[in-house]
Amino acid sequence: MPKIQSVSVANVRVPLDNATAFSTRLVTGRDYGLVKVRADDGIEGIGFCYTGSQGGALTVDAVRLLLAPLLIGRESTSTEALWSAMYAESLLQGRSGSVMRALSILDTALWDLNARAAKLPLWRYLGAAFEDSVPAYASGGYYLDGKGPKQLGKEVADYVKLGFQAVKIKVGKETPKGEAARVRAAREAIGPDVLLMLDANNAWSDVPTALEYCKRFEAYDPYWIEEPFGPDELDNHAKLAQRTPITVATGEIGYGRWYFKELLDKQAAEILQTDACVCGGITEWRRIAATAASYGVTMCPHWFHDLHVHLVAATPNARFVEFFTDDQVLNFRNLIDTQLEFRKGRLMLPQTPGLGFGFDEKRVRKFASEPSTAKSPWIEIR
Ligand code: SMN
Ligand code: MG
Repeated sequence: MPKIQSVSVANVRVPLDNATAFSTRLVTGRDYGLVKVRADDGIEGIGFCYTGSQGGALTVDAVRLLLAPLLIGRESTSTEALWSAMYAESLLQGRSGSVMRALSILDTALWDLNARAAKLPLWRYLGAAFEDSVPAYASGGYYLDGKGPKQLGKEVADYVKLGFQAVKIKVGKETPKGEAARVRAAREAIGPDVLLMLDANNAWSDVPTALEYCKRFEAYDPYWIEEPFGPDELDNHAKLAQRTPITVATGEIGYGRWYFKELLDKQAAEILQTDACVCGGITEWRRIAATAASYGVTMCPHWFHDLHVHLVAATPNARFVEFFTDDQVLNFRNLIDTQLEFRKGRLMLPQTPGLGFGFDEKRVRKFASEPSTAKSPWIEIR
């Protein structure tokens, strides 16, 4: 059995071509935490996460100082034992935020390494529930200077032209009336049969305000309303779910299976958007998906289609991968050497071992950010 010989970690910052906004934030660039876990037979697995636009170094430190040392010399196939060891080590440092992202990316890299060692695409290694391709929705509808309902309508109509049967737009930045005009424009542009998802990115802090918006949206038949409140506001999610016919979806900033069990127990969401790069890696994501299945709840994981395509393909109670058609929002694609193919609103499943792509080392060096350096973006632990 191959043993883990080294872990390398890097912090990169990739600027966006154009500043883009959602209800609560303007984004000009994105930080990503990257890891490579190498076994003594030379096989390498990779992991990655989004770390916001400030403080990506915290995730690097959690990898370097806290978690990577626990992996050295251990068998890469011991994903359960290593998950437990890393989780135990996080006890006093925090089981959310940067520490949980660090754990998530190391766990992802272990699964990728093991799938590559087995010479299987990750989705097959995890146990395929789909073959060939999985459904995806086109995600977009961000706020840009000078972009009104008309331009928004054109954007979503273009997604439908590409073959997508489901599209998502942002809501919650403007007044209820202004937002109703955006949702209406999107619905009119895509017609009655394409699913329309709405993402509020924690815009509201009480149920009456959320209802002011949702009541106006109902006429346009949205498929879900995403993250109406902050992730801590479980009761508000549950109350809103009772008072609007729109399905409530949430979970992109949720950590650990206990958080999701509480969401499910409270009937606070019918769709979980658990992100494996955030929640505790592939190991924890699968536990959460299995728990959701026992409540009859569906998984539609949050962005990073390059990873989630594998998890959706291996999960019977998963429905959609979130897909960004270009690099204007999800610019992680600038850091990797192979892009997923999409056809008629579906993502084709990669056929090469593991995740099916690697980091583009030149780009990683170009975008290296402190504590990485352009000379050597990788910090090695062995
Ligand atoms: C989102 C949040 C953070 C990064 C990318 C995208 C957004 C979504 O909330 O769900 O698409
Ligand atoms: Mg979202």
